[in-house]
Amino acid sequence: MTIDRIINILMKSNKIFVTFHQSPDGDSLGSSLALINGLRSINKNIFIVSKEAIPENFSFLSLSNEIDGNLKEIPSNADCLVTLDCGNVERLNCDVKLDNRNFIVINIDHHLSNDYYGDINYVDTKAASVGEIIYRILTEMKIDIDTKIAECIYTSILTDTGSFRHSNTTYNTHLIAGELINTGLDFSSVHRKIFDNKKIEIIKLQGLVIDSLYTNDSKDICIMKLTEDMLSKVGVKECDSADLISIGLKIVSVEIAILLKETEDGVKVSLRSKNYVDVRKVAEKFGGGGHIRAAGLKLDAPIEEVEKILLKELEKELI
Ligand SMILES: [Mn+2]
Repeated sequence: MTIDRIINILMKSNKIFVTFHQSPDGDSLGSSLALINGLRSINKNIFIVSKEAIPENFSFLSLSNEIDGNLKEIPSNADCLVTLDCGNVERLNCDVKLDNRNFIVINIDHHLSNDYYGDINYVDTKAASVGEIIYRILTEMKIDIDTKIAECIYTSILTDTGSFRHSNTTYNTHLIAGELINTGLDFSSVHRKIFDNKKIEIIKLQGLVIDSLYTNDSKDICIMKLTEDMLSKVGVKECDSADLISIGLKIVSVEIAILLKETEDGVKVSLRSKNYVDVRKVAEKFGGGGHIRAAGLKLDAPIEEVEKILLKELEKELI
């Protein structure tokens, strides 16, 4: 079985490195820190490789200080690289070439669009989060899941299931969450640390985005924009897209929400659907990817043009 092969390699490796996708989210951060905390507890040499440092709201996680953006390449003495929550090599948060290397690549993911770029690929599209897969591996290894590890895995689950409300949530997700709570994990505090931590400027920015949002004629698509102008108005440089786009889906008639985010190198587009539209399919048409209900893409064109193109494409999905 794949899981046994993975455990075998982890046990044999002296130097293990872990990386995840760019712009790491709660799942990539939580699952990688769970793995690091777990394997350290059995004295394994395991380290994070990431070009980016951990976002502030996840800094409560154990060993989060090790995601500091300093180690960007896989060292030459690596035995094994574990990639988490990342469907393709181009999206990895490190500089790595997969040809001509001396280490084994273990690709652990739950994206349907995974390229199977590892020597071993554990891609479970039924897992709501990679955190669930890491839970499986650690328990299979008989590693004690303490509250620190539980906090990491709970973070993975919470963020990738939208607090247990997305359709990817399963019986198994709840079962694992129950086991995690059993460790004495203070889950209310995890919720608060992740979600109730906004700066006033971010709430003001949401106000500007809400003010400018609109729906199409049939009121099933909500279009939202985050311009550089809005950012400078409230005095912030960045804002989490997931928080903004979820506002659009709160509208009763809306099936799809689009968020267009102006950046220096084009427009970043986030897509969400409520019940039935496969937004990943649309994102893939433009070189993007993601999940059925949550996907993203990037286009190098003026924001108004991107808006027109996507609206047209998404309306086709609603006929
Ligand atoms: Mn994920």
